[in-house]
Amino acid sequence: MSTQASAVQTPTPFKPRIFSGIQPSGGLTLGNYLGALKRFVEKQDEGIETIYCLVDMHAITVWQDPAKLRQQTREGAAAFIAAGIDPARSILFNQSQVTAHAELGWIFNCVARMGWMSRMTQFKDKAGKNSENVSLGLFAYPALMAADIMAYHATMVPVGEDQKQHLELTRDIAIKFNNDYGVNFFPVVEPLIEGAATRVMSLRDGTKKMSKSDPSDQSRINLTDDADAIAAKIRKAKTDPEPLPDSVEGLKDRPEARNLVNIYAALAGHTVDQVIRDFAGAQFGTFKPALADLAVAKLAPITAEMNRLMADPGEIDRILGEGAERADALARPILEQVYDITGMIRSRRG
Ligand code: AQP
Repeated sequence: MSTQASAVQTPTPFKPRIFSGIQPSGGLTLGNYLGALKRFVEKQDEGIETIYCLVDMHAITVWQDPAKLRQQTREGAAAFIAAGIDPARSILFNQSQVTAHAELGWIFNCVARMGWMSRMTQFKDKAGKNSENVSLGLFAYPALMAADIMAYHATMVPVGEDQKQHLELTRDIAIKFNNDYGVNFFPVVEPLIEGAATRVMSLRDGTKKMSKSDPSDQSRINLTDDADAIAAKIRKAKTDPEPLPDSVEGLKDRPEARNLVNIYAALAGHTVDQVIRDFAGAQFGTFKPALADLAVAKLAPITAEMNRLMADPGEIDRILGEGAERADALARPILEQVYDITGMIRSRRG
């Protein structure tokens, strides 16, 4: 989708900077890990400036119990650190502590067009038949997401496939802002959607995304699941009666088989081709235990480290607070320029 025919094609005076976030709207899943978190760590380790956020303001676009939200935010932060995010090398914080997100979000609400927003498939999926009764925030979600990214002049955003449309909207909002105000102020961001597991599917339905808010716990692997739970969920995962094919084309029209192979490839760091070569002709009775062993080997150390970190919530809050201060120091001057560009008087002292 390109909603804005633009005259301004922004050259890039912007230095490479990565921003991404995850909603603390539940415990993180294997989908969040493979589609996002694992890649956040890779980007940090490539030495690019990385800013990562638990987007609690996004989470409340659907009802969140306050005590659970606090717990899930800390658990999310623990998952980031346990997966390899180093709070000294990356900035790690929760969104509500940096008010620039909400402030720029409002300005972007005034830039984004109703028509653009009403084409967002995630809103349609989440609102379902209940669109009259969902929050206004759920509708405006992608404008706040654009603000999350643009508040830092981030140039790249690692995300799963499901976020592609929101990133296209982010580009459109940035381009329209630049055009409307005759500036070259916001970068045109690049989505980074890479790897074998950009869309991990439900274990119960290979056509549906694995999601932390799916009512069925059997549909997902949570980063807090222990080895027995992981093995049981993989054992019970929906499959078809055929053995694994001897070529990737043989996975066509077999969404559940394709999903398990993709998960294996992403966890092992192999290509899908390689996995198919290794398991050609294997029954799921053979493949599933191999996948369960691999998943446990990769996830158990993360779960153990999360549990260790969660024993000291004060330390997690300290890390998030420190990250928020560093994030604020980057976002505030950008936001002040936005206020200047848009004609807001800023004469308050102190
Ligand atoms: N199933 C998935 N496969 C690959 N990537 C995924 N992501 C989420 N699910 C999958 C990626 O994780 C990042 C954070 O997502 P989010 O928490 O902001 O929201 P979401 O995409 O709506 O994820 P969930 O788990 O489905 O949350 P709920 O249930 O609360 O809506 C994003 O980069 C996303 O692409």
